[in-house]
Amino acid sequence: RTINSELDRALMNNELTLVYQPLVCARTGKVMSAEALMRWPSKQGLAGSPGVFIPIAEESGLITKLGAWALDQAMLEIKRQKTIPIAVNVSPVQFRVDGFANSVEAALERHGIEPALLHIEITEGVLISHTGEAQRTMNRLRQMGVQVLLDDFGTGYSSLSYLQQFQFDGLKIDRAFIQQLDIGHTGRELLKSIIALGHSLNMKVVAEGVETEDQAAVLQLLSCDFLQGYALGRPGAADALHAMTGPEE
Ligand code: G
Ligand code: G
Ligand code: MN
Ligand code: NA
Repeated sequence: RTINSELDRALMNNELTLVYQPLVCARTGKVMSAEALMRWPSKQGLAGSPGVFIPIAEESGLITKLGAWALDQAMLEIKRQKTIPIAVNVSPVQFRVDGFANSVEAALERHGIEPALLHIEITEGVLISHTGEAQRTMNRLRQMGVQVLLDDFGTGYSSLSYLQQFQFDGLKIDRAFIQQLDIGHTGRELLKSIIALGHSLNMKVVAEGVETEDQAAVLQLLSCDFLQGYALGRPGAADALHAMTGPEE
């Protein structure tokens, strides 16, 4: 409860920020898009990390407001740089609110942004139980031209069954699988299979949490499309992203 009211106040006082982490083409190393990640710099300790405060905000419902703020901020940034798409994480709670797709459409129009420059990342938590509703929202977003990516793939209970029911534009393989690469043969075979699965279902495949050059090299050999992780670039200020995507490259 305390965290929620502090968070609400932080939002009003402009104390929250978004940082951006690049996703690069596995073949060329070129920055292709970026993921927006929320930060609460003025909050010390664990509670200041989104892994902690997002679930709290989801429970209280404050996430709807936070999520709308994040979408709006990301759109301002898209409008400012107009070069690469920016991906925003959308919580299941926010995704399921009636009229979510309409609110995204209205925001895109208000900002005058091409829908193709917005990506939305959802986890399979979005899809659990409210299947029909989620399907309609996803279809609306994709018809508008907004890409929808399945985040944290492989860690949930029924990742595969969701691939049967929903068409995603992309698959983000959870970093747990990328870490397994260092351990041996099985990890590599598993990744190879996941990447082939994604491609066979017409999805782009992203590897998350790529921390070493060796991992990046293996993923490129396995035909992974995009790489994201500390080895390619840490989440940082919008200006740092600009520098990476500028025409001077
Ligand atoms: O950036 P970091 O690794 O600390 O993020 C921790 C978790 O918080 C991740 O699961 C990430 O998806 C989530 N997260 C970060 N920013 C946002 C956001 O703007 N909205 C939502 N719903 N989740 C976010
Ligand atoms: O759940 P989601 O995939 O949206 O979470 C992304 C989170 O992963 C962000 O909080 C980001 O800070 C974190 N992250 C990004 N790159 C790396 C990495 O290379 N290693 C690790 N351990 N975490 C990463
Ligand atoms: Mn994500
Ligand atoms: Na993820």
